[in-house]
Amino acid sequence: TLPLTLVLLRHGESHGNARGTFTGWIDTPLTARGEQQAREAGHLLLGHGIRPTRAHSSNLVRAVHTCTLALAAAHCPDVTPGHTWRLNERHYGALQGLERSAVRARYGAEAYRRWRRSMDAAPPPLSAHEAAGYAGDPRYGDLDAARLPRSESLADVRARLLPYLDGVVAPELRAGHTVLVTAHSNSLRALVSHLDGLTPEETAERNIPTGMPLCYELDAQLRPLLRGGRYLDPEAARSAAKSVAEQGF
Ligand code: DG2
Repeated sequence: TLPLTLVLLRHGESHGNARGTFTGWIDTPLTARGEQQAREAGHLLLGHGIRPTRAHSSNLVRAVHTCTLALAAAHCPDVTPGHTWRLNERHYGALQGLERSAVRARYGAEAYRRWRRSMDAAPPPLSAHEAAGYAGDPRYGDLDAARLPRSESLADVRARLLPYLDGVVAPELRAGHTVLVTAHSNSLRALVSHLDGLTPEETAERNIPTGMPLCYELDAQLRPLLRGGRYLDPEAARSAAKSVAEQGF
């Protein structure tokens, strides 16, 4: 039987990324460079003969826009993406909007690393009052104010993302669709950690660059034939992932 094909794509550079700030649930748009990265990702798919027939994006505009631009550049205008808050970026709590280098300087490299890359440590939380600002906004799901997170660990992100993977994406893959998932640094880290069966230590080392298609071929149980998948432009992806790891230093 043929392998299932899942393509993962982090959105192109956002204004938050360009400013060097933590973004999380803040709904920041793509920069002109980010839009160009999204088109180039689509061109790469086209060049490799990978034609998504289904697509999914988070509800945040940087991923929604990336998905649309990449599909157009890949000559897949008929694919109408599904959108879900379950693919949204991790809630970065009280770090949202703060400059990365300032956070690292103030709290130290170890806390900075733990908040960004550990599995179980959530970043410092928003106050209940601030967190309630997301209530009633369909971009962030349908949780009432009392159940809205005030920040999220990577394990929290994985838990809210897996129902969508199992319930929506997996059936499409098994039906023979090539599926494009456009999301974020940490929602995609949670996804690859699950697919590749990574330990927390291995997960901490995974950094997902913006705008670089990562292609997984999977068996029917959604196990990767090649652990870690395959970046369509491996050289560019390696150096861009290194820059992500070094952000804020
Ligand atoms: C970045 C990820 O997410 O930050 O929220 O600032 O993919 O939406 O730009 P994205 C953010 P890191 O965890 O990679 O520092």
